[in-house]
Amino acid sequence: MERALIVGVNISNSQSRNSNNRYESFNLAIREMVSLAKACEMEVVGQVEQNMENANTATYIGPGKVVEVREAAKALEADIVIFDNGLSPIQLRNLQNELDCPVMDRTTLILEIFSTRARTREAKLQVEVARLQYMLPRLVGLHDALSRQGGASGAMSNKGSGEKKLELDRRRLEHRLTSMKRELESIAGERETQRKKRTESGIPRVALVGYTNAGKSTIMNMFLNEYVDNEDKLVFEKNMLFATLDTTVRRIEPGDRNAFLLSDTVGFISNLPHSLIKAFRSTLEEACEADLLIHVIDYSDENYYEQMKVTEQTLRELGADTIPMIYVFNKADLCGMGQLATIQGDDKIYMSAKTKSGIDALLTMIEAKLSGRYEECELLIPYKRGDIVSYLNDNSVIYETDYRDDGVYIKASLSVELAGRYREYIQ
Ligand SMILES: Nc1nc2c(ncn2[C@@H]2O[C@H](COP(=O)(O)OP(=O)(O)OP(=O)(O)O)[C@@H](O)[C@H]2O)c(=O)[nH]1
Ligand SMILES: [Mg+2]
Repeated sequence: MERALIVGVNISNSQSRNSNNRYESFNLAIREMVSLAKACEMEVVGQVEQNMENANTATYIGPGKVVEVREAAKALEADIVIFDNGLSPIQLRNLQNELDCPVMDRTTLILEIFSTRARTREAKLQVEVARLQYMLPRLVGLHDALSRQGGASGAMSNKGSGEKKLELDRRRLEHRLTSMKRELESIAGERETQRKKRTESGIPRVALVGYTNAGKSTIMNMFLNEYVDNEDKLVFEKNMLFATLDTTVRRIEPGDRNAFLLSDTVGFISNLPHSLIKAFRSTLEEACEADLLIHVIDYSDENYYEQMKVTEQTLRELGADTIPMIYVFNKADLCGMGQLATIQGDDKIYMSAKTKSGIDALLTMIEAKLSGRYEECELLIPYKRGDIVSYLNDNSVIYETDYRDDGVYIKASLSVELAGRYREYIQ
């Protein structure tokens, strides 16, 4: 396991006047850095902090601190020094030279975690594109940091030395970037086709969103365990940051209630590298186009409020902040709130996905929020249109079927799209 030394800088210039807030968010950032390092299979052997008014443009931390960090890294036998912020190419190069140790910043760390977690071709490409875009301007002097990465980034290791070699590497990487982007576009096209199919089915779409590790996948599995009898459909849930990177869409048919499509997707984190949000845009589009968002919050985390704000900010960046939302304050079992779900207003619920308390209350809330998306209709369908009858059997909640002389009478709850499509048969 690699030994990591974490360096955090608490900037206190005039732009961050509210010192209380600043201190809290600094602490949150440092705690998160430790979780991120762990998620990257590193052991955190120490922390160095500095309060300063402005970051040093050449080395981020001050010159005296550089010496301190170098000595701490040596004494603690650190394999790598990680900074809590995005370092500029120059800062990275200088620090690498002066610290005598490979250097990484928060963005690179997140990108590394993403690249070890990516499973599907699309996720792998998205991460690789974000990584290359971030790395390209930082190529100079990155030798050590890059050569410690194996696998997919092997082509990035800058084996030779000198500007010529560097220029060659850069051109090769740019070429690779272009071809990866092209492949991504074609995958995005396929995804678009699937999405269109789902829109045509007329089934309302609900998306789980929220901070990483809040319990989104656990809620997805709670529904799947209850209403879908197929273990293969379960999604991966685990106590680690960024367990989920791909979007999974599942159809949930809760007994005699209306069906909906539920999607589980990548979680958010504060200062999520912008390049990653951009790279994951097509995956996140599933959430952007939902009829309803379920914002999952880890209520047992002391920073849950800050995490909510980060999620809301990220949704704003994605243009998904106007979609109706239900707030799920999850992990209530860890907060001594007993086994029962508590409902507040028409959009907040305190529950536990792990103990499955609250599944019914959440369903009722989802149904209420989607109520405008359904219509109760009576249809009379001619016998020659048996295809419509079987389609409705699969895609709506049927209350009554009657085989009459002039056709099949059906009383059912239909999504507004389906009701629109079969308007001519509605009585
Ligand atoms: N005690 C308790 N643990 C929970 C609850 N819900 C989820 N967890 C645990 O929290 C951890 C994270 O759950 P996930 O469902 O993987 O979280 P996620 O939001 O999908 O996380 P990412 O995919 O990383 O964004 C797992 O270890 C779950 O078992 C809950 O209600 N109570
Ligand atoms: Mg997940």
